[in-house]
Amino acid sequence: MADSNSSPGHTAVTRNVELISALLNELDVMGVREFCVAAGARNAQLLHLLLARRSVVYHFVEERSAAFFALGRVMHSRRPVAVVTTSGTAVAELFPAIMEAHYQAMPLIAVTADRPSRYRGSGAPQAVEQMGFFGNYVVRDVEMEYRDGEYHATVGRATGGNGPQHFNICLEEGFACFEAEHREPPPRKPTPHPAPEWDKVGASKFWSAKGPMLAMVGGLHPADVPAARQFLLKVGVPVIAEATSNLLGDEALKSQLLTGGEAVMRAFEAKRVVRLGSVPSWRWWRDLDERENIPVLNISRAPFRGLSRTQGVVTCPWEVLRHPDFHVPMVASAMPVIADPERLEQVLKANPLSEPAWMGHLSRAMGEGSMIMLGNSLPIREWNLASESPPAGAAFFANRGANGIDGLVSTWLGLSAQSQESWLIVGDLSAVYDLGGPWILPQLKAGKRRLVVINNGGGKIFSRVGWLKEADEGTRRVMENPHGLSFEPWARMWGMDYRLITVPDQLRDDADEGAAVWEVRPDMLQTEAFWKAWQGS
Ligand SMILES: Cc1ncc(C[n+]2csc(CCOP(=O)(O)OP(=O)(O)O)c2C)c(N)n1
Repeated sequence: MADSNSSPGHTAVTRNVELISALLNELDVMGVREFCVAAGARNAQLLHLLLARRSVVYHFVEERSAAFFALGRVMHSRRPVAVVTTSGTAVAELFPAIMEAHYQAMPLIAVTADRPSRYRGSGAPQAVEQMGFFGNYVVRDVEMEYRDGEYHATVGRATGGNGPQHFNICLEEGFACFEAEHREPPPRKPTPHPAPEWDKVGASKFWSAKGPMLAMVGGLHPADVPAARQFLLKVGVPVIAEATSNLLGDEALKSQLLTGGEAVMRAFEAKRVVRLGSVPSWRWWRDLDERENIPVLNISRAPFRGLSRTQGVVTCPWEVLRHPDFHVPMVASAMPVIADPERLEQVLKANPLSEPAWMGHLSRAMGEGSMIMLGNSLPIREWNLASESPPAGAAFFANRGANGIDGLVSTWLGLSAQSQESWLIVGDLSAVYDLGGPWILPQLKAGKRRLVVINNGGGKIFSRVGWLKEADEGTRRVMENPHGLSFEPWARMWGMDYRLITVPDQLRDDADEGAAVWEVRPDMLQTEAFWKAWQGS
């Protein structure tokens, strides 16, 4: 576009507005309706135009929380949500959430304001290398700039597929006010549904292999449950489902669902594995890397095979489930005979204040239709093992893309923004990681929010890692970061109620609304006794 001439300041603002409008129109068509912004001078004009368009805007003080919150919104709605930053180090704060979105194949959109490109490499304030910053972790990056009297949109990377995207917009200094504009959102760009492609030879080889088959189900969005259920009923094999699969307690699959976790998987001796949804957390799954004689078929929205080996592993896109050429035979492997089906219940009953037993107590305290996020890996594993049926209509989520313990409070708050009742179960160090997350609470729809910190005084997951058993006391201390922190002052700082919980009766709760930190302190001796009785260590 040719340069129209007037005063230099006016011209700069006009160009900025033109660029920003082009960007916002593109985001509009992509279906972005929510923006999580962290302000700076560089993005002021962008924020003003966003507000003038009456977009949904959440505002944050720091970008890491903003990005994880935005990711939570994407995970809930599966629609693109933008996180908007100023220039400089602000951009880098988005990286962890972008990585997580990459491994979950979620459309988190980073919009970063930049100084004009002529400043690059000059060391001028807040002029850093923003273009291409997220490397392979985005499916598309685009830089928008008005340069030499022309509008340039430079595409750095465009691989296609699902995942995060980055728009870097170079802006001159200058600001102008505009009247609020009433605009109907344009129709969303229809999500392209290209015919799925998959390794047909590999898949049919998998189906023709012999021996008992196990289905493992990792995280599934509640909207994907019907397709998963239909597939599992058709194959008719035993199913080991994580809580985040949203299949636990499923009536239709009752006769196929296995309980008892790792011990049952070991006893079953599967010779073939079909995995649905995200990569499972089970140890048994990880050990499949060493067992190359067991073929694996993955069916997932994210294109990752979840194992380092390629031998005998076929990975199909989720869309195959609806494709007429994806042949699913009935395999009907028999359910394993469990030596002592009551044993887990007995061990839990004998240790009612152990960490795993708390998962059962908590699940009974949750209301119907709750949104439940399981934070880091220990609560996820304990929940998988020890919680009973989830509350009716519950929807489970977790950040199991890159398995970070960062941004969990913020992701949960993003997930919960529209929920009536929502719960986060998170470890103490993971909670410490995201102390600024609750900033956003006053901007959310009122609802019942329970942030449950399982405070076992440090990173206790490390004592559950088999190959770390030999670690000496000194190494263990540095890894676990033992502490005696209380989460009460944190709750108070953000205006949340606080409850210290040491016995299940304290989980009684009549409140329908409000946010509260519930600090659960499990009994360490009972936790040890539980694991000793259940697993022998
Ligand atoms: C960003 C990030 N840093 C470090 C780790 C390594 N890590 C995994 S679990 C863990 C400790 C978690 O402790 P806590 O939240 O208290 O949970 P617990 O182990 O007690 O369940 C750490 C540091 C990680 N996964 N992500």
